[in-house]
Amino acid sequence: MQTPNSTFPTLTEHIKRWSVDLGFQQVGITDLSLSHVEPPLKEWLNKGYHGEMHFIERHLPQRLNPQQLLPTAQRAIVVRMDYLPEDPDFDAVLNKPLKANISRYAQNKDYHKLIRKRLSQLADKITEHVGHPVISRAFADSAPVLEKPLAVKAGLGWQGKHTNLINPKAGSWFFLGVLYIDLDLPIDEPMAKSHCGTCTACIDICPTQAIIGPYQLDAKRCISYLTIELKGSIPEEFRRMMGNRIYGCDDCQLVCPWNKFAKASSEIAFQSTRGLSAPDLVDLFTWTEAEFLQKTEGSPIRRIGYERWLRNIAVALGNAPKTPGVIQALQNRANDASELVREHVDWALSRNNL
Ligand code: B12
Repeated sequence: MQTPNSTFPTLTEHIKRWSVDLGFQQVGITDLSLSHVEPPLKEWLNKGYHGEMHFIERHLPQRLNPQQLLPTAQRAIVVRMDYLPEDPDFDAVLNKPLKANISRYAQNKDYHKLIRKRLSQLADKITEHVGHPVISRAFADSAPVLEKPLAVKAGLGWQGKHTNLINPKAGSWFFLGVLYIDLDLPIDEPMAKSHCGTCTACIDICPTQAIIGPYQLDAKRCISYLTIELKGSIPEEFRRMMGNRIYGCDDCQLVCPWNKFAKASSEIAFQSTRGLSAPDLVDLFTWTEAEFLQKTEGSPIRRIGYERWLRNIAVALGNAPKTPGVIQALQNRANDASELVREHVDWALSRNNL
């Protein structure tokens, strides 16, 4: 849908203001050409770094060609939403092997729906302003969209050596969202240059050496993949390295010097209210499936399901000191109905940690 170009400078200004009103910390606009991503993305897939995430391969044409998702799309409006709670308490679980380490992004409300809803509200405001229906589609990690490359093109930051987007004024503790839209809006300057310099902190700290080189992640080794995406048994070589990380991993971001510029989110949905910032592993392992479903309602954790949840906790308990409570908790699940859980419990019981 074409709208006279003269109206766009003001419309763009409105879009930026409305985005802030809707709780986004930054917004940028870009065109939809992604041909520069095709060679590295294909190389990454050819090397098998995606592991079991076959959806990345399957939907490659849609990823690279946004018009396959929205035929009339002309631009992507890309937004950033910070998620660090006001009391991130980074020391609460570090080096406390009886506590569960859940990545910051997953401790509170699920961002997927929240961001998409706000983007739809933004689309409604745009429609209202231009006076005719605007065709758009909102995404937040919900469809084959190359969110990071689009965010770079829209000027939101650069892809750091850990491959997450880093903003020079806000670090990397944020989600991305994308609105494809059929308006020929003016575009923003990209932030093509990396400012990681000679720093290798994220590469050095990664517990499983998943960042196999600057800007390259072997997802198969990443604890986020192992605890969230991988469905079956966690390869034994990684179990020890996982420590007490039971859902995702934040190490590459925790160590990133740019995160000293990160600001706390004022978004109520992302404040710590669920008691998941430093829970006891043993307590979590006693949850019944009904408790798991109830306590993770509206949280991203729910998507891994009860079986993988127990699998992950069993690994962490295997890495914990063998207190009577830990041994008892593991023994109570030695005959669990799930073979996957039993196998990880056996492994955990076979470890002799003091
Ligand atoms: C698949 C996926 C994963 C996978 C793979 C991660 C990855 N690096 O892509 C796994 C499960 C491991 C994962 C983990 C995490 N994820 Co994730 N994930 C995605 C998803 C769905 C797709 C990303 C994708 O397309 N990957 C494909 C690979 C090929 O991309 P890439 O690694 O960036 O590869 C590029 C670079 O390596 C580059 N490149 C290669 N060589 C070189 C050389 C040079 C010199 C340069 C400059 C570049 C370069 O080219 C490649 C192609 O673009 C997006 C949502 C979306 N739809 O985009 C969220 C997303 C990327 N994830 C997100 C988050 C928050 C995380 C975690 C932090 C969660 C956690 N705490 O556990 C971790 C971070 C781990 C890490 N270090 O990446 C956020 C990132 C926000 C941000 N600030 O960037 C996203 C955008 C979701 C969202 N909507 O907010 N994730």
